[in-house]
Amino acid sequence: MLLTLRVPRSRLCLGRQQHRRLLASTAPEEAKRQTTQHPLQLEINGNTYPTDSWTNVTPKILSHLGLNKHLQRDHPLSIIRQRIVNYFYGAYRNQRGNPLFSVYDQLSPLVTVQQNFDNLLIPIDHVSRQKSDCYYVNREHLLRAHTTAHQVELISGGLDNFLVVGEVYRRDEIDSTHYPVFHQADAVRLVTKDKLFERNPGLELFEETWSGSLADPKRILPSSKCMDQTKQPCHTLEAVKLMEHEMKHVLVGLTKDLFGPRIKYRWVDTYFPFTQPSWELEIYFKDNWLEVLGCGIMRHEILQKAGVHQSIGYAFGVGLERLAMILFDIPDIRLFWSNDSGFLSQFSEEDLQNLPKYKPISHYPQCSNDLSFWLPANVEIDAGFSANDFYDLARTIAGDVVEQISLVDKFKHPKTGKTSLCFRIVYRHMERTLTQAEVNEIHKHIADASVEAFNVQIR
Ligand code: FA5
Ligand code: MG
Repeated sequence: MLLTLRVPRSRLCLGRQQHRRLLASTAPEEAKRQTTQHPLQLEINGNTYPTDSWTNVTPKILSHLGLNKHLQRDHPLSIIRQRIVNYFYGAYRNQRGNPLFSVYDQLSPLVTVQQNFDNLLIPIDHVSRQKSDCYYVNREHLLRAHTTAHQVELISGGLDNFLVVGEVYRRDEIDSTHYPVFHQADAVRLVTKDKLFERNPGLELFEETWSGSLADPKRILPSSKCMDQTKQPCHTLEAVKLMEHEMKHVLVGLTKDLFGPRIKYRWVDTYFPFTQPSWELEIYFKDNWLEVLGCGIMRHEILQKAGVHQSIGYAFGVGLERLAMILFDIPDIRLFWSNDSGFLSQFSEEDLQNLPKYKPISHYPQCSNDLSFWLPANVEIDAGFSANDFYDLARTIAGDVVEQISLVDKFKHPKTGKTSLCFRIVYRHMERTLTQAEVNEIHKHIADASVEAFNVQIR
């Protein structure tokens, strides 16, 4: 889902090393090899994974593993993580006054298809599983596309109140609010009947008429069967309403804790395969409604699969960059990856309550070039050619000087039947003005590499 943040764009100074990294453009043959060819196996975190026809992780993407920006001292993402964790520590305490929630912020982002999708009842044909949307290591393994991927393993391990924080990987378009790696925090809270109905003993979590067994969890229901916003068939309305009330109360509390008590918000009905009913929370910011989190009542099949039969749960997931961009007034998502002290020194976790506004250091102009080509005969967009493959190729070659790429034109030749695509690439350097000659050279590298990688014909 896209976010349109209308904020002024601005730049800051990067260190010399980063400067060099930004400018170093990869030669076309090397970029092609990195995006379309893979070694027979990949070494990741000390483990070896055989590659196959699903492999589409690039060295550039893999270089984000272990950077842990959400744990880096004084980093804005680390500050947001601590604000969320502290809020949950305060909102839920046990009888001894200790925090109820435990936090998992160092789980490996390399997960199985089962963890990321199957365990969460995501249908086999769901768009989010596509190769063009995820970074697959091979057919069985991928870089998690959401922190929700860890739900079942943690619940199976006996946890009932927990937060997971970490980076997630999605193939996406490139602009100032989208980067293929971003951070999420997910939470799960499970309660038993005794706890939920403390003040109303006699009420039940499950419908009397419900047999206790759900459809075979391996048989994932089509999404149309899970769209009823009232409740899942197994739950009583009382249980769902009380849980919904508690969840919304806590999440509005978190939102007000972050954005202040006067923030305007609204709940929007939505669909997630793993929750029902489901909502998104939007806040009103700079004349726009912005989605900040997704949440809902957990599908009971997931709890059953994890060995929990007598509880009801809520879950939510929130994007850290989105919160940080608003709270610190950070205009470009790429800045979160900067190692420059001019950026990092602006933030401090000494005072988590008073967040400073980011001060841009300077502005540099954009430079935009179009690239048009014919696809090979019988190849079409999403049938033999994926725009995301092109975005990855361009990023591999040009690095972070590519600010945005969009498909601006597409047509089919009436006689040859060939498809023509035109991509607009916007270049902008974080530190200085790019010359047109420099941009032309990088642009030419991208064109050459596209011919190599996709067998296209430049127009
Ligand atoms: C999810 O990822 C669900 N796993 C969330 C969830 C968890 C729902 C548990 C229910 C229960 P979604 O794709 O909408 O949903 O992403 C969740 C949040 O991550 C969004 O609300 C947004 O804050 C953030 N987010 C999503 N895509 C991006 C992106 N491309 N860039 C930055 N932030 C993003
Ligand atoms: Mg969403």
